[in-house]
Amino acid sequence: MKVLLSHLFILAAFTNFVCGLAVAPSPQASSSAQLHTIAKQKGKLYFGTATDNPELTDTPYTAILDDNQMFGQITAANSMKWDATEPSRGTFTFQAGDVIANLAKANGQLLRGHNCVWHNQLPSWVTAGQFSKTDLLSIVQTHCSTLVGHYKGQVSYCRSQVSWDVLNEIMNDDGTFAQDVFFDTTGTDYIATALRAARAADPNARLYMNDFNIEGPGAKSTAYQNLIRTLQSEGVPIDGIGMQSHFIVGELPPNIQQNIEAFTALGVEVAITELDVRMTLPSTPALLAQQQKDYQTVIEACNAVPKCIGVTLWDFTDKFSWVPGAFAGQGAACPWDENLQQKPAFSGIVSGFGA
Ligand code: 9MR
Repeated sequence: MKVLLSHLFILAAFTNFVCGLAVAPSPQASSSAQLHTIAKQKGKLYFGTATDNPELTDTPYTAILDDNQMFGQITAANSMKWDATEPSRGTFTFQAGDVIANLAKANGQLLRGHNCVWHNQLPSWVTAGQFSKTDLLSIVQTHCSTLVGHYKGQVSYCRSQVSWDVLNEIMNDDGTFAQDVFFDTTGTDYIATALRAARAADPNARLYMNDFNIEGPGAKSTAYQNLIRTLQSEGVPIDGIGMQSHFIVGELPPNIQQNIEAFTALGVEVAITELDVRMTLPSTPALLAQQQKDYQTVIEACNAVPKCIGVTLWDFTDKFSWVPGAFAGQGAACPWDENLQQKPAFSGIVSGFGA
C-alpha cells in the first residue's frame, strides 16, 4: 500500500510539473504574481507569450520566458511560418521551429502552432509560381499536413493537444476575403483544404482561424461568424477563433466580451493570441496608466467567458516587440519594459483576472 501511495504521489507530482502547475524553482519576477498560475486558477488553460529564436540567447529574457508559472504556453513568432518551414517546394526545414517546440516541452508549456497559411512571409515560389488551382490546393494540402504532422503530439501533456493557427488573416476589415495568391487562384477552396489537411495530420490539434480587428463586433467579425457557419454546415473542421488583439492605447473596441460570446455561441472556442497595446512614444505615466486599464479590459473580457481559453502576449517585453519596427514612433506595447521590468500593464492583467 505504501509503495502504491508513493507511486501515486510521484505520478501526481510529475503530472503537475508537466502541466505547468507545480511550483518548480524559477527566477522571481519583480511582482510575486505569476500570470499562468493566476489564469489557471480562473479556469483558463494557459497564459502565454510569443517568442522568437534570436531572443533565446538573452539570458535575463529567457529566465522570465522559461518560468512556467508566468507563461504556460508559447508561440513561435516566426519560425513555423511558411518561409521558415518550406522555403522551396517539398523541402521542409523544421530546425528553428523545433527549437521553440523543444523549449515548450522542456519548460512544460503548451505550444501554439503559427501558422499554416498566410499571405505574408510566404516564399516567392508560392506567390510567383503561377500555379493552377489544382496545383495550389495540393501545395496547401502538403504544406499544412506536413507542418501540422511534424508537430503532432509535441506538447501533449495536459490537453493532448496543440493549437494551430491554420489560417491567418484571410479577411479584409470590411469582411471580404483578402486578395492573395490563395484566394485569387482557388477562391475560398483553400480554406477547407487547409483545415481538412490539418485535421487529418493531427486529429487532436485544435484548428483556428486567426485575425486582427475581430475583437469587437463589426463587419469583419460578422463575416468570420458567417464563415464558421458555412464551414460547419459543410463538415469542415473548425475549433476556434484567434483574436490577435494588437491594440492602441485608449482605442480598444467596445463590447469585446459580447463579441467573444458571439463566437463561442457558434460552438467554437476563442483565444486571445497576440495581445499588445501600443502607444505613440515617448511613454508617459498617463499613457502607461491608460495602457494598464486597456490590458485589464481585455483580460476581463476573456476571463468572463469560459470558452475564451487563454491569452498570449505578442512577446512580453518592449525589448523584443515587433511594434517599433512596423509603426514608426510607436512602441512600449508590452507589459514588461525594455529592461525587463514589469510595467503598470502587468498589474492590469492581474486585476483583469480578478486576482
Ligand atoms: O512578430 C512577427 C515579426 O517578427 C515579423 O517581422 C512579422 C512579419 O510579418 O510578423 C510578426 O508577427 C505577426 C503575426 O505572425 C501575425 N499577426 C501580426 C503579427 C505582427 O505583425
